[in-house]
Amino acid sequence: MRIKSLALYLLEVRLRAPFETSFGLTDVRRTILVQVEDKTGEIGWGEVVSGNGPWYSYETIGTSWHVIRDYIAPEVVGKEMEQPRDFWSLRKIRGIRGHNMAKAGVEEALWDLYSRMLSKPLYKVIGGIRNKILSGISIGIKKSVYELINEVSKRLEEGYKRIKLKIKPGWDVDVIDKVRKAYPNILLQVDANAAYTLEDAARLKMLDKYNLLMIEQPLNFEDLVGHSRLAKELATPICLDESIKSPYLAWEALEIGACSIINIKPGRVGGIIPSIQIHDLCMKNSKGTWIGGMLETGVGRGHLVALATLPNIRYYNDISASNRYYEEDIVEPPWILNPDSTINVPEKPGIGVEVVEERVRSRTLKKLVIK
Ligand code: OSB
Ligand code: MG
Repeated sequence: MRIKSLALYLLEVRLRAPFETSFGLTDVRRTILVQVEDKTGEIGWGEVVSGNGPWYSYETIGTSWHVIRDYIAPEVVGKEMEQPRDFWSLRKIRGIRGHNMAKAGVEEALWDLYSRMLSKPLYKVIGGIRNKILSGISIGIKKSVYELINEVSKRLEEGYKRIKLKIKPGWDVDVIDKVRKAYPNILLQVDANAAYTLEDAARLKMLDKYNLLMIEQPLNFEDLVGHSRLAKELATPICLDESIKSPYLAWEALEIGACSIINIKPGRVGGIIPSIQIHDLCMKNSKGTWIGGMLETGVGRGHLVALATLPNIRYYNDISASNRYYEEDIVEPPWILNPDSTINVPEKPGIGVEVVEERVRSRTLKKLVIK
């Protein structure tokens, strides 16, 4: 393939309901869509998941736009590539430190394009083995426990069989206690988004009695040693999210016992290839893994779904249906939840859904085409 042009679209999309974590609240999400076009006219789509501000990671919409426009696009446009893996051999791409969300948006677009050119579904091109993926739901921090339990009940009715609850100091043990008493048998896990320190170990240990599948990212994103100490005190398995920004860090974390599970987000680690590398590393270490989300539109969701078909995905994923996030997704068909808490993996080429141009146009704040 030879990339004729790369287009960036800055979109503003409104969530159906605000989503609150320990690091902040999102109601209107900005996101960058990346569209690459081959000389044959075939196109591919990717999504950049950086936030409105540097809260989940240091990357923002602004840094990603800058890094793609000034450093990534010039290396990709006009280049002949046999396949998307070649992106990682480009000297100047290897030279970019960090900025994984920017890299991921472009790399994903190349994978979608490549699979479309082969007329194959992306999941098959990357070695996926399932035609349905496990769909769980992540529920944010609420104003009251009453409100939270109502939402849990609504989501269970919709068919979600695994619930993840966001926690933070002041919204933890008591809340989980009440939810667990209301639903003694559901698959439940929690995510602290780095809100605690090792001094909170005794408090976190109180969560052990609620039969949680895992506790995600309890401590600071840079604190691998802290997590390995905490892991020795907790019975609940530790899953890392923010800390695992690369296959190297995944290796370090597993080596020192900082976690026994990794939440793989392609945006956070740089795209499809680094996600597969972390997946394979977990498999080699007999550790389970799953795919996390960043409230993606239908485009990014397509890439998450493809990754969730890999063989060592052993837990429910944070990949919910389009209508959990948006009134109207920007793709057709939207992503739909089956009654058994799964989402079908499309057999159509690429990510298997089509971007509806008019829906992108009406949400676009800014567009840039690099030829
Ligand atoms: O920590 O997993 C997280 C959303 C935005 C930022 C961070 C996280 C999340 C989620 C939602 O938990 C997952 C999803 O449904 O996309
Ligand atoms: Mg998380």
